[in-house]
Amino acid sequence: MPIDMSPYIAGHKEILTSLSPDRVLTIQLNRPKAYNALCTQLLKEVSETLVQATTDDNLHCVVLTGGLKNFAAGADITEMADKTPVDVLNDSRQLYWGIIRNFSKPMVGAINGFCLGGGCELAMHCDILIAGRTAQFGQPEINLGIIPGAGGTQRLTQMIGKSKAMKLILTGQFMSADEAEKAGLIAEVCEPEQTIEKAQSLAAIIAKKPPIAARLAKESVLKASDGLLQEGLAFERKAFALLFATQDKAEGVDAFMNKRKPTFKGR
Ligand code: CO8
Repeated sequence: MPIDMSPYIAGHKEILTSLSPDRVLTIQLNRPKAYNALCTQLLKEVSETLVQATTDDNLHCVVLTGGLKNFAAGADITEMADKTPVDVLNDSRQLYWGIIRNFSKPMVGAINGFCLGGGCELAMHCDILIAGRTAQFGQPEINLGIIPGAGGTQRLTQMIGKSKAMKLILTGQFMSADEAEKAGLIAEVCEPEQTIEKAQSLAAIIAKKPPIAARLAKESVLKASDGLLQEGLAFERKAFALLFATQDKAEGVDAFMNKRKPTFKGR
């Protein structure tokens, strides 16, 4: 059980952290009213925590969770609504995603509720995913006139295959935890209230293993799919930025914010 509930880094507000005696750091996204939507400050706090965790010898494994209700319903749409393609290309969020992508210690995700858009992309940066039975996964960016921009088109395709990835990305529909387990997106399904505990127990097992071997095992497994990934990520990023110039993006975001159905015109 976690003992230290004080922030791992002083001043962090958008995440909660706890460090257990078995060398597991739990990071909990903490914007419940916005379904843990990933605002820039939240991403900054997660990445700062991971930077510190990298050199902390008391810490061998991380659990990343959104708590018992929702993992994260995506990037914060209100924050990104007015961004231009140039804003997207210059966005500091890319730096934070890079830190998350390069985190070298094993990271277990504990997922409940909505795990959508940037939330699903964040989950896919974890090395092992445990999900509550009622969790829902999806990349619904298409409903906003855009596409995933933090690796979703690449990692989801690698993890569940082209046809299922296309289905989620092109329709914006969600996938249940059971389907996600069958498809290979997650390792295990459990009762929602057990998710964090299960992830922490798994992390504690990993934390007892030799840490250098664990780090190199993670790096080696990621190499299995790294070859084409970099090219795909770079393409996705440019396509994502380009879509911020379309009227369909403006329509999709306005429709979301005003809780109405969008009408897309291909402009
Ligand atoms: N960003 C900001 N606020 C959000 C988000 C989000 N991604 N998701 C939910 N919220 C807020 C809602 O605005 C609402 O706030 P309020 O109570 O103030 O009205 C509150 O959370 C609860 O949401 P709902 O009332 O909609 O709750 P429901 O239970 O009816 O629906 C859903 C929950 C299905 C999760 C629904 O909120 C939804 O569809 N959310 C958006 C999901 C989505 O599209 N995610 C992808 C986002 S895009 C992305 O991640 C990458 C691109 C970033 C650029 C975006 C700008 C162009």
